[in-house]
Amino acid sequence: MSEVVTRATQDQVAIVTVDSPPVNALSAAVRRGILENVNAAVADPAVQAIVLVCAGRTFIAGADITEFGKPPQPPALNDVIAALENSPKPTIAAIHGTALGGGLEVALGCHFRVAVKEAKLGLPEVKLGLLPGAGGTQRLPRAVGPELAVQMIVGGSPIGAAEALKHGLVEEVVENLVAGAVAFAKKVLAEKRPLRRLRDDDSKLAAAKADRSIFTNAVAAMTKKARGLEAPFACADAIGAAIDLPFEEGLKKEREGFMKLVVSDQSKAQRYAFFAEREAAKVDGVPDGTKPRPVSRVAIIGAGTMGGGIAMSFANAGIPVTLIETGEEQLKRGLGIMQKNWEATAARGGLPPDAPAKRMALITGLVGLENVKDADLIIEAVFETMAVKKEVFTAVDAHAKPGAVLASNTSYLSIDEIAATTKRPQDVLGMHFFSPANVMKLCEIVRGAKTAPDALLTAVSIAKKIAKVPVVVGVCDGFVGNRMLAARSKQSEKLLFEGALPQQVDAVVTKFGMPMGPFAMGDLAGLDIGWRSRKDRGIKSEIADALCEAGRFGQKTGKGYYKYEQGSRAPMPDPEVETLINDTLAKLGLKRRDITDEEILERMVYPMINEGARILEEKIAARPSDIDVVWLYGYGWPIYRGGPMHYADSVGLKHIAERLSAYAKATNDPSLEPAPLLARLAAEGKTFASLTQPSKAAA
Ligand code: 3H9
Repeated sequence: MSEVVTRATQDQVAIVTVDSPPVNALSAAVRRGILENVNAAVADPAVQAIVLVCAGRTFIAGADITEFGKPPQPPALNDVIAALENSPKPTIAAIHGTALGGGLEVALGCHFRVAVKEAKLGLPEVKLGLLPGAGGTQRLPRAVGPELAVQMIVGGSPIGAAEALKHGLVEEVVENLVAGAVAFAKKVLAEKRPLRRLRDDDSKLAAAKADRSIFTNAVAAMTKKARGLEAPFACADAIGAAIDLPFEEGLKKEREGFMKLVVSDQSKAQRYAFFAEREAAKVDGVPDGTKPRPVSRVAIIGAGTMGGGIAMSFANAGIPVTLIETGEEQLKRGLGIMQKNWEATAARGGLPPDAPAKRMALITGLVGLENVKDADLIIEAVFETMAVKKEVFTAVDAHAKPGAVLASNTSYLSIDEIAATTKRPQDVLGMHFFSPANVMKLCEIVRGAKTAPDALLTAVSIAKKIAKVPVVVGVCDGFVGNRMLAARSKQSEKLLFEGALPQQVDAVVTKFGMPMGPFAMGDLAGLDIGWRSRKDRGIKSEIADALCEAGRFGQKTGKGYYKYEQGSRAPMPDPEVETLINDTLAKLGLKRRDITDEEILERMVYPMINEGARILEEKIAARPSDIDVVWLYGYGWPIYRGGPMHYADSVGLKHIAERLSAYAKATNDPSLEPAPLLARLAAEGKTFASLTQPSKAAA
């Protein structure tokens, strides 16, 4: 009998327990164990009902993703589910933690479901580029109706126990998991309740069968933001089959869809991203047994856009914040913006009505750096110049309590230089948040030369607590994300001098799947910032300079690389910009040439990959997948392309190295020559992924 699934009998109820840490995923052993134990319980005359429950932190969290792409091993999940559904004795799933994917599909195969009130139930396969492949698309619409099923399957977000109860996904919310499930089983037996096989129950499909727009409208709402993705549409098709076809045929359609997606490049990339995110949280070079320092209060210096967004992230997680400014006015402005932000979310229904006040109550606004004294973690988010940072850190060093972690939110500057202004460089590191900081999930954790391992772990663990994705990076100009972005910016600027227009470059980049092209991004950030910094450094960029000289600073002046209608953020190509570019080129004696979209894409993406290779060589990032996580969560890299380094592997490093070399010569830009690491891997026919342990994601 199975080691990961056991059976005990209590009061004529068999309790089948899955115990396969960490998340009770449906490995072959777990599938076999459930099947054997359910069959044995069915055959046991002393058993009248069967409860399926899990040990550890959660109910089954899904199929074992690491098995995808490998030869299938019996029994198939559908056979396990059929055994539960066809059991002549009532089967009851007892749910705690998260019943996700194949886990919820197993529960849907049971005749009844009970859950504790903290439980979450969902079919998140779409987030892995998949569709639920074990009857979920057929049974969930029968359990909760097609509208909610579309939200849960096409959207991929789970629902809580209370909502599940309301919609008939669970029969009861119980206090005590096993005792509650057994009591429920006894009730079913006493009342002689008919066994509910969802496959036979079309009652909740009737409305959508009569009026298909109920379904198509729900799909349209959920696929609005699914640009470029295949899985949401395949999920919708499979749910459509539940409405249009008999159960068995629907199941067959679902299976076909699943088999197609599981081998698709998109799903491979999305599964890779799932594991990449989890790998990134594992920090290299930290002695075993190192513990993060406790953090119960955070001080944030600067109540501007960044500081305010960071403070919101902490308050969202229930962590008290001291927000520090240089004057009452600045403080009032910062706090006002945060309150407005939360109130707008509450007004849209994204937060309970009392949440804004509760979150504001966690934030204490104060003037003066001496107020860092109670904080366990201090994050500086002030003006981005070394002189200002040094001044702040000197003061913080004087007032912070011993052992406090001192973080800078700098996006370019040297953490080591900042740390050197303090008497405690071991406590100093970078926590680089991305704008808007209350929304963007990435946090680059910058490890200085002297950063202590426990200080580093403190930053990583607190970042996770506030729902960020931490990636540990080393000290260099721009760290991982902005350093690679600079390589792209250099090319986008050069492309204008060679004959491309901003709208052409941006269109190629957004078609690839990025949320914004480099020029629309420049307009959003404000072109005057770069202009001022170029002037300070005596650098010229004739087209960007000419735009600024004409007062075109981007969105804030209604004109930049594009023009903007009053109150709109939608960039519109502007003939005046084309004229300005033509005039600038004429002055410089340059001729425009036709540039293909293919060249634009390659020159936007390959130099970034090249920079990524340098970053790996210099050990600024520990693994190629860490670089991918930076781009996925900090810059909106399309998840279905896995990140720049994964994308590079999928294109082939040899091709990329050859193209870079060709562009280096054609555009007289030696910086485009393949980095030594890229050149070596390309020559050896290897991938970036070969540099690390083989990824858990199936190849
Ligand atoms: C599916 O079910 C398809 C079916 O419809 C059809 C089949 C025919 N498999 O996230 P954590 C590992 S598709 C293998 O840090 P948390 C994870 O890598 C699946 N491994 O914990 C990590 O390993 P390590 C649908 C898995 O508490 C460890 O568990 N289900 C799986 O923050 C802890 O994970 C999903 O998409 C898995 N399915 O969050 C759910 N899940 O320690 C995916 C986790 O070595 N999982 N691991 O790094 C999750 O969303 C979260 O893991 C969960 C726990 C919410 C469960």
